[in-house]
Amino acid sequence: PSAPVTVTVTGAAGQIGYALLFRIASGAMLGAGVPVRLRLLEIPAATKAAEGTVMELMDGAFPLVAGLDVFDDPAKAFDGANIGLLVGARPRGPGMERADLLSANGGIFSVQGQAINDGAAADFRAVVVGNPANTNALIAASHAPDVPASRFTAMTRLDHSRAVAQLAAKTGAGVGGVRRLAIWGNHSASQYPDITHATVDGVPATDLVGQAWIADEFIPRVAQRGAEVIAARGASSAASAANAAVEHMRLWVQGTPEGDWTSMAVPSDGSYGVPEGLVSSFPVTTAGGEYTIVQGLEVDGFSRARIDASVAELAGESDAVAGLGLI
Ligand code: NAX
Repeated sequence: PSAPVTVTVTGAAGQIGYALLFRIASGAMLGAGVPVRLRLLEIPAATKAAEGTVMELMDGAFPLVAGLDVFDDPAKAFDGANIGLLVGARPRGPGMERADLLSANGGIFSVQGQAINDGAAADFRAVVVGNPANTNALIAASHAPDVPASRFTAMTRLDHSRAVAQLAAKTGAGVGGVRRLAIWGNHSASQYPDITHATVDGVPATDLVGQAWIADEFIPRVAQRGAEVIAARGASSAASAANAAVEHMRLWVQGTPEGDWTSMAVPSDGSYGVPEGLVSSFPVTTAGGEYTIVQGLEVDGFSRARIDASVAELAGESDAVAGLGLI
């Protein structure tokens, strides 16, 4: 059997954490042959609840679980970590301004970035789930100067999976028949779910659905899906978000299938006119534990405007956190 992989999950006592930890323990993320040491990071007020989750993880008697520990100190939680799932974040409270939200999260992700820099394993990689996810990843990376910035990514796989499911439902295909869909930009309402390169059972998606459906139904539905779930469930997406985090990391570590992509928010290298350094979602392929932004895609006028609008929002967030001294 391979050596255990150390996985640190922040916000472990939250609703996404609760759904996520059991999937990782079962081997869904790293594969059936890979033991995991789970390290749960919480704020002091929630470590007791995290201990309760640890009791349940024990009671699952998962053969792949090689360690279970709860921490309230990021330095300890990230010591030796190979993988970080950064889920815990400060939600927007009543009367909280945007700058308050950015600075509250800046306080969390700067400290965690520093802890990662000081103690994580050489192959450390992270996905940020906690919102504003793209900008939180930017903050963490900027406080971890010894870790390549490319190892700090943010999650847009939930948006990607939502888009795949909507396109499959519309065309009557199975989700497995949908390929080459892409999410661009920010994990926010400005995101651009792009089907211009997608195929459904090998047929170009744009031959199967009209532009009006794309612009007036598909894009708003994917972008507002989180609100739709809240309205129905009375709580925000949790199991689907946990599933997406598992998929993000599984695909990064184990590779995308031949002929398909996933979407990840990664530090831009300037591809597609996205300013270098902004953590923006792109279509990526992965192999050998590395991701590559898909190159050479034609970007039509409609797509260009949508990508530019979302990237402008990211640039605004980046300017705001720079102004607060967080990057
Ligand atoms: P919960 O409020 O249920 O859980 C968050 C947990 O994080 C809490 O237990 C809290 O104590 C903990 N926490 C707060 N600060 C922490 C810190 N400094 N260190 C460690 N733990 C800390 O939220 P949940 O529903 O689990 O959502 C978590 C985050 O995911 C939120 O920021 C949410 O907005 C974000 N989401 C991101 C999505 C994405 O696609 N990128 C989709 C789902 C979700 O909305």
